[in-house]
Amino acid sequence: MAVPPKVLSIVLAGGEGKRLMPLTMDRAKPAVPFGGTYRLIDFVLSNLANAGMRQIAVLTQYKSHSLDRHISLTWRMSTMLGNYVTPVPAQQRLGPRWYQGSADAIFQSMNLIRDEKPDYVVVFGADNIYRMDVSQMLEAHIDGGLGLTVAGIRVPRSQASAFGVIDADASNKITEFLEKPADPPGTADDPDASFASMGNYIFTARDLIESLAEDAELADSRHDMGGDIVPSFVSRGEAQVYDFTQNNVPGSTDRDKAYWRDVGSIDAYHEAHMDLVSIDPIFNLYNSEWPIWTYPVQQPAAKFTLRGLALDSLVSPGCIISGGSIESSVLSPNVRVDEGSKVDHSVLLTGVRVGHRAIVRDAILDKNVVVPDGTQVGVNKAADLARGYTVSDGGITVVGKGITVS
Ligand code: ADQ
Repeated sequence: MAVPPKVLSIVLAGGEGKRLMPLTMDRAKPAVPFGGTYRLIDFVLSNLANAGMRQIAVLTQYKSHSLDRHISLTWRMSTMLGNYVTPVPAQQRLGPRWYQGSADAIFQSMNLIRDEKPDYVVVFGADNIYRMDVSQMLEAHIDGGLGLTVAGIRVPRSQASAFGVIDADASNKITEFLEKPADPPGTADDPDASFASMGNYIFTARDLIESLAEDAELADSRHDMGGDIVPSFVSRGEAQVYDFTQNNVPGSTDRDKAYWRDVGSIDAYHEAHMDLVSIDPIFNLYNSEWPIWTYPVQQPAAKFTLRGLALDSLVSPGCIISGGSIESSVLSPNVRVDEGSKVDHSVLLTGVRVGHRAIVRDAILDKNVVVPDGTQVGVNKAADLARGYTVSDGGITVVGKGITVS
Protein backbone atom coordinates (compact mmCIF):
# COMPACT_ATOMS: atom_id res chain seq x y z
CA MET A 1 0.00 0.00 0.00
CA ALA A 2 1.30 3.47 -0.89
CA VAL A 3 2.48 5.67 1.98
CA PRO A 4 -0.18 8.36 2.57
CA PRO A 5 1.00 11.89 1.77
CA LYS A 6 2.07 14.14 4.61
CA VAL A 7 -0.19 17.14 4.92
CA LEU A 8 0.18 20.30 7.00
CA SER A 9 -2.90 22.50 7.31
CA ILE A 10 -2.57 26.21 7.95
CA VAL A 11 -5.61 28.25 8.93
CA LEU A 12 -5.29 31.98 8.31
CA ALA A 13 -6.95 33.52 11.34
CA GLY A 14 -5.36 36.92 11.55
CA GLY A 15 -7.86 39.06 9.64
CA GLU A 16 -9.10 42.25 11.26
CA GLY A 17 -12.68 42.00 10.08
CA LYS A 18 -13.21 45.75 9.82
CA ARG A 19 -16.55 45.30 8.06
CA LEU A 20 -17.86 43.34 11.06
CA MET A 21 -17.31 46.20 13.48
CA PRO A 22 -18.32 46.58 16.27
CA LEU A 23 -18.39 42.75 16.64
CA THR A 24 -14.63 42.74 15.99
CA MET A 25 -13.88 45.65 18.32
CA ASP A 26 -11.99 43.42 20.74
CA ARG A 27 -12.02 39.97 19.18
CA ALA A 28 -10.47 38.62 15.98
CA LYS A 29 -12.95 37.92 13.19
CA PRO A 30 -12.54 34.11 13.42
CA ALA A 31 -13.51 34.36 17.12
CA VAL A 32 -16.84 36.09 16.36
CA PRO A 33 -19.69 33.94 17.77
CA PHE A 34 -21.96 32.27 15.24
CA GLY A 35 -25.10 30.14 15.32
CA GLY A 36 -25.72 30.36 19.06
CA THR A 37 -22.87 28.26 20.41
CA TYR A 38 -20.09 28.37 17.79
CA ARG A 39 -17.27 30.70 16.74
CA LEU A 40 -16.59 31.27 13.04
CA ILE A 41 -13.30 29.34 13.21
CA ASP A 42 -15.08 26.14 14.36
CA PHE A 43 -16.36 25.56 10.82
CA VAL A 44 -12.96 25.37 9.10
CA LEU A 45 -11.39 23.46 11.98
CA SER A 46 -14.25 20.93 11.95
CA ASN A 47 -13.93 20.53 8.17
CA LEU A 48 -10.22 19.83 8.51
CA ALA A 49 -10.48 17.54 11.55
CA ASN A 50 -13.45 15.57 10.15
CA ALA A 51 -11.50 15.10 6.89
CA GLY A 52 -8.67 13.47 8.82
CA MET A 53 -6.21 16.39 8.82
CA ARG A 54 -4.16 15.82 11.93
CA GLN A 55 -1.72 18.73 11.87
CA ILE A 56 -3.37 22.10 11.89
CA ALA A 57 -1.59 25.37 12.63
CA VAL A 58 -3.78 28.42 13.22
CA LEU A 59 -1.97 31.67 12.42
CA THR A 60 -3.31 34.42 14.64
CA GLN A 61 -2.31 38.00 15.25
CA TYR A 62 -5.05 40.60 15.57
CA LYS A 63 -6.75 40.79 19.00
CA SER A 64 -6.20 37.07 19.37
CA HIS A 65 -6.87 36.66 23.08
CA SER A 66 -10.42 35.26 22.88
CA LEU A 67 -9.48 33.27 19.77
CA ASP A 68 -6.51 31.62 21.52
CA ARG A 69 -8.67 30.88 24.52
CA HIS A 70 -11.39 29.32 22.40
CA ILE A 71 -8.87 27.20 20.45
CA SER A 72 -7.24 26.00 23.66
CA LEU A 73 -10.54 25.19 25.36
CA THR A 74 -12.25 23.54 22.41
CA TRP A 75 -9.54 22.09 20.30
CA ARG A 76 -6.44 21.60 22.45
CA MET A 77 -8.17 20.17 25.52
CA SER A 78 -10.65 17.95 23.74
CA THR A 79 -9.71 14.33 24.23
CA MET A 80 -11.13 13.32 20.90
CA LEU A 81 -9.54 16.01 18.81
CA GLY A 82 -6.36 15.69 20.80
CA ASN A 83 -3.48 17.93 19.89
CA TYR A 84 -4.19 18.40 16.23
CA VAL A 85 -4.59 22.15 16.45
CA THR A 86 -1.90 24.59 17.48
CA PRO A 87 -2.39 28.35 17.61
CA VAL A 88 0.68 30.14 16.26
CA PRO A 89 0.85 33.80 17.22
CA ALA A 90 2.70 36.33 15.05
CA GLN A 91 6.31 35.63 15.86
CA GLN A 92 8.12 38.57 14.30
CA ARG A 93 10.84 36.16 13.23
CA LEU A 94 11.94 38.26 10.31
CA GLY A 95 12.22 41.60 12.02
CA PRO A 96 10.22 43.83 14.31
CA ARG A 97 6.99 43.81 12.34
CA TRP A 98 3.64 42.13 12.46
CA TYR A 99 2.39 40.10 9.50
CA GLN A 100 1.75 42.25 6.50
CA GLY A 101 -0.52 40.33 4.11
CA SER A 102 -1.74 36.76 4.52
CA ALA A 103 1.22 35.44 2.46
CA ASP A 104 3.63 37.19 4.81
CA ALA A 105 1.92 35.40 7.72
CA ILE A 106 2.83 32.04 6.16
CA PHE A 107 6.28 33.24 5.12
CA GLN A 108 7.05 34.31 8.67
CA SER A 109 5.90 30.91 9.89
CA MET A 110 7.93 29.02 7.31
CA ASN A 111 9.71 27.17 10.14
CA LEU A 112 6.47 25.16 10.55
CA ILE A 113 6.73 23.91 6.98
CA ARG A 114 10.46 23.30 7.24
CA ASP A 115 10.05 21.37 10.49
CA GLU A 116 7.12 19.24 9.38
CA LYS A 117 8.37 18.62 5.82
CA PRO A 118 4.88 18.01 4.43
CA ASP A 119 4.21 16.95 0.83
CA TYR A 120 1.18 19.24 0.66
CA VAL A 121 0.12 22.37 2.48
CA VAL A 122 -3.57 23.15 2.93
CA VAL A 123 -4.11 26.90 3.45
CA PHE A 124 -7.69 27.80 4.42
CA GLY A 125 -9.35 31.01 5.57
CA ALA A 126 -11.17 31.06 8.89
CA ASP A 127 -14.17 33.24 8.23
CA ASN A 128 -16.60 31.15 6.20
CA ILE A 129 -19.64 29.01 6.99
CA TYR A 130 -19.71 25.75 5.06
CA ARG A 131 -19.07 22.03 5.21
CA MET A 132 -16.33 20.55 3.08
CA ASP A 133 -14.56 17.21 3.01
CA VAL A 134 -11.06 18.60 2.51
CA SER A 135 -9.68 15.13 1.71
CA GLN A 136 -11.70 15.14 -1.54
CA MET A 137 -10.10 18.46 -2.56
CA LEU A 138 -6.67 17.03 -1.68
CA GLU A 139 -7.33 14.06 -3.94
CA ALA A 140 -8.26 16.42 -6.78
CA HIS A 141 -5.08 18.41 -6.14
CA ILE A 142 -2.90 15.31 -6.31
CA ASP A 143 -4.68 14.05 -9.46
CA GLY A 144 -4.35 17.46 -11.16
CA GLY A 145 -0.58 17.50 -10.76
CA LEU A 146 -0.26 21.32 -10.61
CA GLY A 147 1.32 23.38 -7.82
CA LEU A 148 -1.89 25.01 -6.58
CA THR A 149 -5.57 24.10 -6.34
CA VAL A 150 -8.08 26.85 -5.49
CA ALA A 151 -11.59 25.96 -4.28
CA GLY A 152 -14.23 27.78 -6.34
CA ILE A 153 -17.97 28.39 -6.11
CA ARG A 154 -20.48 30.25 -8.27
CA VAL A 155 -21.79 33.43 -6.62
CA PRO A 156 -24.17 36.14 -7.89
CA ARG A 157 -22.12 38.42 -10.15
CA SER A 158 -23.46 41.42 -8.24
CA GLN A 159 -21.51 40.23 -5.16
CA ALA A 160 -18.39 38.99 -6.91
CA SER A 161 -16.28 42.13 -6.52
CA ALA A 162 -15.68 41.02 -2.90
CA PHE A 163 -13.92 37.87 -4.12
CA GLY A 164 -11.16 36.53 -6.31
CA VAL A 165 -12.81 35.71 -9.66
CA ILE A 166 -11.67 32.66 -11.63
CA ASP A 167 -11.76 31.72 -15.31
CA ALA A 168 -10.82 28.13 -16.05
CA ASP A 169 -10.57 25.89 -19.13
CA ALA A 170 -12.30 22.53 -19.63
CA SER A 171 -9.50 20.74 -17.75
CA ASN A 172 -10.03 23.04 -14.70
CA LYS A 173 -6.73 24.86 -15.27
CA ILE A 174 -7.14 28.48 -14.19
CA THR A 175 -6.58 30.78 -17.18
CA GLU A 176 -7.34 34.06 -15.43
CA PHE A 177 -7.64 35.16 -11.79
CA LEU A 178 -8.78 38.65 -10.82
CA GLU A 179 -8.60 39.55 -7.11
CA LYS A 180 -11.67 41.59 -6.13
CA PRO A 181 -12.30 43.11 -9.59
CA ALA A 182 -14.45 46.26 -9.77
CA ASP A 183 -16.41 44.80 -12.70
CA PRO A 184 -16.37 41.02 -12.26
CA PRO A 185 -16.85 38.87 -15.37
CA GLY A 186 -19.75 36.39 -15.56
CA THR A 187 -19.33 32.71 -16.38
CA ALA A 188 -19.61 31.28 -19.92
CA ASP A 189 -23.00 29.69 -19.19
CA ASP A 190 -24.47 32.39 -16.91
CA PRO A 191 -23.72 36.11 -17.27
CA ASP A 192 -25.29 36.80 -13.85
CA ALA A 193 -22.94 34.45 -11.96
CA SER A 194 -19.19 34.61 -11.35
CA PHE A 195 -16.88 31.79 -10.38
CA ALA A 196 -15.37 32.96 -7.07
CA SER A 197 -12.40 31.77 -5.05
CA MET A 198 -13.42 30.52 -1.60
CA GLY A 199 -10.02 31.59 -0.25
CA ASN A 200 -9.15 27.90 0.32
CA TYR A 201 -5.96 26.61 -1.28
CA ILE A 202 -3.95 23.39 -1.48
CA PHE A 203 -0.30 23.71 -2.48
CA THR A 204 2.36 21.20 -3.30
CA ALA A 205 4.78 22.11 -0.51
CA ARG A 206 7.93 22.79 -2.53
CA ASP A 207 6.03 25.08 -4.95
CA LEU A 208 4.59 27.05 -2.05
CA ILE A 209 7.98 27.48 -0.39
CA GLU A 210 9.52 28.70 -3.65
CA SER A 211 6.68 31.08 -4.40
CA LEU A 212 6.64 32.63 -0.91
CA ALA A 213 10.40 33.17 -0.98
CA GLU A 214 10.15 34.91 -4.37
CA ASP A 215 7.22 37.03 -3.24
CA ALA A 216 9.07 38.13 -0.09
CA GLU A 217 11.74 39.73 -2.30
CA LEU A 218 9.27 41.74 -4.37
CA ALA A 219 9.16 45.36 -3.27
CA ASP A 220 5.78 46.04 -4.91
CA SER A 221 3.98 42.95 -3.52
CA ARG A 222 1.30 43.28 -0.85
CA HIS A 223 2.24 39.75 0.24
CA ASP A 224 -1.36 38.68 -0.07
CA MET A 225 -2.47 35.13 -0.95
CA GLY A 226 -5.32 36.23 -3.23
CA GLY A 227 -3.63 39.37 -4.54
CA ASP A 228 -0.11 38.05 -5.19
CA ILE A 229 0.52 34.33 -4.64
CA VAL A 230 -2.48 32.91 -6.54
CA PRO A 231 -1.92 35.21 -9.58
CA SER A 232 1.75 34.18 -9.72
CA PHE A 233 0.80 30.47 -9.93
CA VAL A 234 -1.84 31.30 -12.55
CA SER A 235 0.66 33.24 -14.70
CA ARG A 236 2.93 30.18 -14.72
CA GLY A 237 0.05 27.87 -15.72
CA GLU A 238 0.41 26.13 -12.35
CA ALA A 239 -3.07 26.57 -10.84
CA GLN A 240 -6.30 24.60 -11.14
CA VAL A 241 -9.75 25.11 -9.71
CA TYR A 242 -11.68 22.62 -7.56
CA ASP A 243 -15.40 23.10 -8.08
CA PHE A 244 -17.01 23.03 -4.61
CA THR A 245 -20.19 21.47 -6.03
CA GLN A 246 -18.17 18.25 -6.58
CA ASN A 247 -17.62 17.94 -2.84
CA ASN A 248 -19.80 15.39 -1.07
CA VAL A 249 -19.89 15.64 2.69
CA PRO A 250 -21.37 12.56 4.38
CA GLY A 251 -24.93 13.17 5.52
CA SER A 252 -25.51 16.34 3.49
CA THR A 253 -28.64 16.83 1.41
CA ASP A 254 -29.07 18.35 -2.04
CA ARG A 255 -30.25 21.57 -0.41
CA ASP A 256 -27.34 22.15 1.97
CA LYS A 257 -24.65 20.46 -0.09
CA ALA A 258 -23.15 23.50 -1.80
CA TYR A 259 -23.81 25.98 1.02
CA TRP A 260 -20.97 28.46 1.51
CA ARG A 261 -21.20 31.93 2.97
CA ASP A 262 -18.60 34.55 3.48
CA VAL A 263 -19.78 36.33 6.63
CA GLY A 264 -17.41 39.24 6.29
CA SER A 265 -20.03 41.99 6.57
CA ILE A 266 -22.81 42.67 9.06
CA ASP A 267 -25.50 41.99 6.46
CA ALA A 268 -23.91 38.68 5.37
CA TYR A 269 -23.49 37.65 9.03
CA HIS A 270 -27.15 38.41 9.74
CA GLU A 271 -28.35 36.65 6.57
CA ALA A 272 -26.33 33.53 7.38
CA HIS A 273 -28.11 33.42 10.76
CA MET A 274 -31.46 33.73 9.01
CA ASP A 275 -30.45 30.71 6.87
CA LEU A 276 -30.04 28.74 10.10
CA VAL A 277 -33.59 29.46 11.24
CA SER A 278 -35.37 29.08 7.90
CA ILE A 279 -38.03 26.36 8.09
CA ASP A 280 -36.25 24.08 5.67
CA PRO A 281 -32.69 24.77 6.79
CA ILE A 282 -30.39 25.64 3.95
CA PHE A 283 -27.44 25.10 6.26
CA ASN A 284 -28.10 22.11 8.46
CA LEU A 285 -26.27 22.22 11.79
CA TYR A 286 -27.76 18.83 12.71
CA ASN A 287 -25.72 16.63 10.36
CA SER A 288 -24.19 14.26 12.89
CA GLU A 289 -22.11 12.55 10.21
CA TRP A 290 -20.08 15.76 9.85
CA PRO A 291 -20.29 17.47 13.23
CA ILE A 292 -19.26 21.05 13.77
CA TRP A 293 -17.20 20.91 16.96
CA THR A 294 -17.18 23.65 19.56
CA TYR A 295 -16.70 24.22 23.26
CA PRO A 296 -19.55 22.44 25.01
CA VAL A 297 -21.87 24.80 26.86
CA GLN A 298 -22.16 23.92 30.57
CA GLN A 299 -25.66 25.30 31.07
CA PRO A 300 -29.08 23.81 31.72
CA ALA A 301 -31.60 23.51 28.89
CA ALA A 302 -33.40 26.63 27.70
CA LYS A 303 -36.54 27.38 29.71
CA PHE A 304 -39.82 28.95 28.57
CA THR A 305 -42.23 30.25 31.24
CA LEU A 306 -45.25 32.56 31.48
CA ARG A 307 -46.24 31.65 27.89
CA GLY A 308 -42.85 32.67 26.59
CA LEU A 309 -42.35 31.25 23.11
CA ALA A 310 -39.94 30.96 20.20
CA LEU A 311 -40.85 30.38 16.54
CA ASP A 312 -38.37 29.59 13.75
CA SER A 313 -35.47 30.25 16.12
CA LEU A 314 -32.40 28.74 17.74
CA VAL A 315 -32.38 29.10 21.53
CA SER A 316 -29.16 28.01 23.28
CA PRO A 317 -28.81 26.40 26.71
CA GLY A 318 -29.04 28.70 29.70
CA CYS A 319 -31.65 30.99 28.09
CA ILE A 320 -34.82 31.91 30.00
CA ILE A 321 -37.73 33.26 28.00
CA SER A 322 -40.24 34.36 30.61
CA GLY A 323 -43.24 35.70 28.78
CA GLY A 324 -41.34 37.18 25.83
CA SER A 325 -41.77 36.07 22.23
CA ILE A 326 -38.90 35.22 19.91
CA GLU A 327 -39.31 34.93 16.17
CA SER A 328 -36.75 34.17 13.41
CA SER A 329 -33.86 34.77 15.77
CA VAL A 330 -30.74 33.10 17.12
CA LEU A 331 -29.97 33.31 20.85
CA SER A 332 -26.56 32.43 22.30
CA PRO A 333 -26.37 30.93 25.82
CA ASN A 334 -27.63 32.75 28.88
CA VAL A 335 -29.99 35.24 27.27
CA ARG A 336 -33.04 36.49 29.22
CA VAL A 337 -36.19 37.83 27.60
CA ASP A 338 -38.91 39.08 29.93
CA GLU A 339 -42.68 39.45 29.73
CA GLY A 340 -44.29 41.46 26.95
CA SER A 341 -41.09 41.73 24.93
CA LYS A 342 -40.64 40.80 21.28
CA VAL A 343 -37.41 39.74 19.58
CA ASP A 344 -37.69 39.45 15.82
CA HIS A 345 -35.16 38.70 13.01
CA SER A 346 -32.30 39.24 15.44
CA VAL A 347 -29.10 37.68 16.73
CA LEU A 348 -28.53 37.93 20.51
CA LEU A 349 -25.09 36.95 21.79
CA THR A 350 -24.24 35.51 25.21
CA GLY A 351 -25.68 37.17 28.30
CA VAL A 352 -28.00 39.65 26.58
CA ARG A 353 -30.84 40.88 28.83
CA VAL A 354 -34.13 42.06 27.33
CA GLY A 355 -36.45 43.54 29.96
CA HIS A 356 -40.25 43.85 29.98
CA ARG A 357 -42.23 45.28 27.02
CA ALA A 358 -39.11 45.89 24.94
CA ILE A 359 -38.78 45.38 21.17
CA VAL A 360 -35.68 44.11 19.37
CA ARG A 361 -36.02 43.88 15.59
CA ASP A 362 -33.53 43.38 12.71
CA ALA A 363 -30.68 43.72 15.18
CA ILE A 364 -27.48 42.09 16.39
CA LEU A 365 -26.85 42.56 20.12
CA ASP A 366 -23.31 41.74 21.21
CA LYS A 367 -22.42 40.02 24.48
CA ASN A 368 -24.05 41.33 27.67
CA VAL A 369 -26.07 44.09 25.99
CA VAL A 370 -28.99 45.22 28.16
CA VAL A 371 -32.31 46.32 26.65
CA PRO A 372 -34.17 47.87 29.61
CA ASP A 373 -37.93 47.73 30.18
CA GLY A 374 -39.94 49.55 27.52
CA THR A 375 -37.01 50.35 25.18
CA GLN A 376 -36.77 49.56 21.48
CA VAL A 377 -33.83 48.79 19.25
CA GLY A 378 -33.76 48.20 15.51
CA VAL A 379 -37.28 49.56 15.06
CA ASN A 380 -36.37 53.13 14.10
CA LYS A 381 -33.05 53.19 12.26
CA ALA A 382 -32.63 56.97 12.49
CA ALA A 383 -33.06 56.74 16.26
CA ASP A 384 -30.52 53.89 16.38
CA LEU A 385 -27.95 55.99 14.50
CA ALA A 386 -28.65 58.96 16.76
CA ARG A 387 -27.91 56.76 19.79
CA GLY A 388 -24.53 55.85 18.29
CA TYR A 389 -25.33 52.28 17.16
CA THR A 390 -24.09 50.87 13.87
CA VAL A 391 -26.71 50.43 11.14
CA SER A 392 -25.64 48.34 8.13
CA ASP A 393 -26.46 49.06 4.47
CA GLY A 394 -29.13 46.37 4.70
CA GLY A 395 -30.72 48.01 7.77
CA ILE A 396 -29.39 45.79 10.54
CA THR A 397 -28.67 47.58 13.84
CA VAL A 398 -25.65 46.42 15.82
CA VAL A 399 -25.20 47.26 19.50
CA GLY A 400 -21.67 46.72 20.84
CA LYS A 401 -20.60 44.58 23.79
CA GLY A 402 -21.93 45.47 27.23
CA ILE A 403 -23.92 48.54 26.18
CA THR A 404 -27.18 49.38 27.95
CA VAL A 405 -29.64 50.58 25.31
CA SER A 406 -30.96 54.02 26.23
P1 ADQ B 1 -10.48 38.17 1.91
O1 ADQ B 1 -11.23 37.32 2.86
O2 ADQ B 1 -10.94 39.57 1.72
O3 ADQ B 1 -10.42 37.45 0.47
P2 ADQ B 1 -8.17 38.39 3.57
O4 ADQ B 1 -8.68 39.60 4.23
O5 ADQ B 1 -6.74 38.28 3.23
O6 ADQ B 1 -8.94 38.13 2.22
O7 ADQ B 1 -8.59 37.15 4.49
C1 ADQ B 1 -8.34 35.79 4.13
C2 ADQ B 1 -8.10 34.98 5.38
O8 ADQ B 1 -6.81 35.32 5.89
C3 ADQ B 1 -9.07 35.27 6.52
O9 ADQ B 1 -9.32 34.06 7.21
C4 ADQ B 1 -8.31 36.25 7.42
O10 ADQ B 1 -8.73 36.10 8.77
C5 ADQ B 1 -6.88 35.81 7.21
N1 ADQ B 1 -5.85 36.85 7.27
C6 ADQ B 1 -5.81 38.03 6.64
N2 ADQ B 1 -4.67 38.69 6.89
C7 ADQ B 1 -3.95 37.88 7.71
C8 ADQ B 1 -2.69 37.98 8.34
N3 ADQ B 1 -1.94 39.04 8.16
N4 ADQ B 1 -2.29 36.97 9.15
C9 ADQ B 1 -3.05 35.86 9.32
N5 ADQ B 1 -4.24 35.72 8.74
C10 ADQ B 1 -4.70 36.69 7.94
C11 ADQ B 1 -9.94 36.11 0.37
C12 ADQ B 1 -9.28 35.88 -0.99
C13 ADQ B 1 -10.31 36.03 -2.10
C14 ADQ B 1 -11.46 35.07 -1.83
C15 ADQ B 1 -12.05 35.36 -0.45
C16 ADQ B 1 -13.14 34.35 -0.09
O11 ADQ B 1 -8.21 36.80 -1.17
O12 ADQ B 1 -9.73 35.74 -3.38
O13 ADQ B 1 -12.45 35.22 -2.84
O14 ADQ B 1 -11.03 35.22 0.54
O15 ADQ B 1 -13.73 34.69 1.13
